[in-house]
Amino acid sequence: MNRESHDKLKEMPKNQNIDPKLIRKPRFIEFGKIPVNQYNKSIEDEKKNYRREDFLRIYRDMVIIREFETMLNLIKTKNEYNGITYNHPGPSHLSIGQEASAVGMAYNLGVEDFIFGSHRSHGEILAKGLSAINKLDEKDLYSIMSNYFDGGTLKVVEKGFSGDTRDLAIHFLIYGALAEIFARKNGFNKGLGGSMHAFFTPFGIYPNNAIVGGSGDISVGAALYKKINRKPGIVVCNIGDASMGCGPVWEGICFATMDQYKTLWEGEYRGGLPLIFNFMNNLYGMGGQTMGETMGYDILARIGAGVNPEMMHAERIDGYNPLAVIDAFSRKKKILEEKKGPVLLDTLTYRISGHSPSDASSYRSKEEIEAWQKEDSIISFCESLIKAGIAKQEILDNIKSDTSRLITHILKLATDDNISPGLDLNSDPDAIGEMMFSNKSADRMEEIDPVVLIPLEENPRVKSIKNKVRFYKDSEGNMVSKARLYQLRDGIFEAIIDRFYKDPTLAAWGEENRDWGGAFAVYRGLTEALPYHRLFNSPISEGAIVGTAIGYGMCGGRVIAEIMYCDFLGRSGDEVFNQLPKWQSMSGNIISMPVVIRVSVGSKYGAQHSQDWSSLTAHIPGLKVVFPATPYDAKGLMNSALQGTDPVIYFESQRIYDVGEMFHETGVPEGYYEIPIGEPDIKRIGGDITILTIGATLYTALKAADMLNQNWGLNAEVIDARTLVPFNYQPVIESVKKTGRILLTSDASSRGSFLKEMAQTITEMAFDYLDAPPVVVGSRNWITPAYEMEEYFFPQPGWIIDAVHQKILPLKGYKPKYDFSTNKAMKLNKDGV
Ligand SMILES: Cc1ncc(C[n+]2csc(CCOP(=O)(O)OP(=O)(O)O)c2C)c(N)n1
Ligand SMILES: [Mg+2]
Repeated sequence: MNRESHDKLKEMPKNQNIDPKLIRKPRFIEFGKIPVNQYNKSIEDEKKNYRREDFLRIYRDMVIIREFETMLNLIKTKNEYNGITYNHPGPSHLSIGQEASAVGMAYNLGVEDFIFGSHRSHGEILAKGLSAINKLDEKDLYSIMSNYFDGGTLKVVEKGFSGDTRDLAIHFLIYGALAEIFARKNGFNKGLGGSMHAFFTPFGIYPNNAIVGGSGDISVGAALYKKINRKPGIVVCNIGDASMGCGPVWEGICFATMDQYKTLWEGEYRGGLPLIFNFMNNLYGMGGQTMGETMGYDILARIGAGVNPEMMHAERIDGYNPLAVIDAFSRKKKILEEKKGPVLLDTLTYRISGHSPSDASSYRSKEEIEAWQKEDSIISFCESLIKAGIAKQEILDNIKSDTSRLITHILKLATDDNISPGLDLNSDPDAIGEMMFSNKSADRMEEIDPVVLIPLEENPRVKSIKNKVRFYKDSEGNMVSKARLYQLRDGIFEAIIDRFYKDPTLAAWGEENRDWGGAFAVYRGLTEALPYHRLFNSPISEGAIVGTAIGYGMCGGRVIAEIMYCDFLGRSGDEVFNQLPKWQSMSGNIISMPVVIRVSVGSKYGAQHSQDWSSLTAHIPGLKVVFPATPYDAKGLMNSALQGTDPVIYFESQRIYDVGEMFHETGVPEGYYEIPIGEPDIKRIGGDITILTIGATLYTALKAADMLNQNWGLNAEVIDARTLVPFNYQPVIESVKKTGRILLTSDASSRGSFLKEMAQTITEMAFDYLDAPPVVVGSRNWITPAYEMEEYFFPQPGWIIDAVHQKILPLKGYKPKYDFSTNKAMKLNKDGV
């Protein structure tokens, strides 16, 4: 980026004035034509583009996929293929009929081009793998295979093998995929991915996804990774026609087609995303017909028309003809190279097999299936090769019989328990647990200089923070005014800007992240520091905000995505619950996920803007969850989150963005430091009762502790959990051993909250030391009412005293207001509130 663009970017606000005179003028929107099945070349025409061996390879690749899927179908339905018997209890969504579209898609893709898929992607995996094997240098190919899981997968197919490296690689590919489907340790993902999630990144095969449309936004993140980090290659998102009804797909499309790539991103970063949304349109969901029943697009490619003025370069192509698909991908790849993407392809195909082998095809007629079988792409391609004099029937038959032998051989290997054992959870019952997190520490994800607009010291926010007081009282012991106080939001900012100057891959996005400075002013100062490609406003697409971060992270970039209000987590439910936590372990722990999701917990804005949902995320295996309550902890924990390589949900409470540091007496350090994720912190020492807090209730608990002390001479030990997952119970148990009593409090509604989980764990761990049961004081099990009524909803200091009095330790002369009695609890539970 040159100096001029730096200067322009520094001008605030952005210079895209919207002229009412122009925009209010009458006009019409005109759409251009969207091509439908326009490819009309014969094999004769194509002879100049393909050598004989190319034609034969296309044929062979389709046959390999067909045989692989046929074998699986027989294994599923008859437990037998060519004399080998096996029972595969897991899923197997076959793509018999769709081979030409898979092979055509992959034919011209290089190893640096990434594909993402769906539940029905065996064919795409094999096609992309075969294409990569054809393109890779033999030495590289061998080195990929021998390095993968220390050569574990390779060893199986190499034993007794005679042939060249490419042949060996084909065995490796088919075995790695099949062993994965059968949950074997030598599978591409140690058997932790399985049929619907298998992938192999060294060949550019990225995750397939059992959640329909799941790749719709993740693949956009991968394309962003390529663009932001100037990596070669394109991304292909292979999803089904019915996934066009899914939120992540629409949100992904919106995210991928934002104007700003072409208007605001600067220099070499300017231009459209290198991404093809390739809809493998087999005309059905499971049983619902997308044309004529469950969707209204008639022809899927039509969707492109409304998305952007380029109509997404949409096109329907004949996915029954591999050459038509190759032709389209070559043309579309050029569009992406010219930075005019993304592209939408509607690849027409047909699934002859059932949705799954148990599918009785009750939703379609026999005649329809037979009509498509008559047009079978493999048979017609075979006939046209013969007709064009490219090969004789015998040669093509040999390809088929060779393939059948190959698949039989691989099936034998993959089903032999001695050759292909599963993960041994008997001898190592924690083996999967050890793969839930990558637990690495990395200053940066790439060793190049980060692109920034100004030196850090010149940043106006950095300069203003320099003058702030980093402890809540000054040296004379006077309270520091809000204007001079170093606040919690400053702690988050310092950690983040520091990392932006350290890690060139770090990018941040979310709603109003740029010019606005983040909805709660955490990012004020970042806009001046960073070009658009490192900090940008996203569409209001919470699903895609997280989904794109997942794609970006799994490709190797570090990212901070923001959910403006905790309540909006619901909108990114699939991404937060099903995608972000799972890909590290489903990969067999070969990918990392350096993704931090900032989530702001609201207040004052009522039922849909004020909920603390940290418990929901803590319930999901595979996420780290932190909730700092002080500036010192906020900075130290953000530093750790950004140093790590695991997904971290970082909660922030809007109640305390402006608090100063009250505990770390030397104030918040200016330099870098980390607070380990998982360590609770004793904020006040005491010997009579332990109060464990999550988030902003730290301050509520301190007030209650003061009351206990002033009125009854009791000393409460206040422990701030700081982290929900992971969590070291040791200091809490030590405290309980001392006090014999514990109360837990947070702003989450109490039923099913993480506090309940902690109370139960503490009971088990410290039963012998407890004089009373651990008591949970959470928010009521209601909607969050308006600000004016919040004191009846969120835990108050008085409630803590009430609960201590009624459940733990009667307090002399005290009259509780809030009823914590068993009778009341019984009634509330009965009423479901
Ligand atoms: C979110 C979600 N909803 C429903 C399902 C169950 N399901 C699996 S495949 C499928 C149909 C998907 O159709 P399409 O996207 O066209 O892909 P195809 O199966 O035709 O390849 C459905 C409903 C799912 N896996 N995920
Ligand atoms: Mg479909």
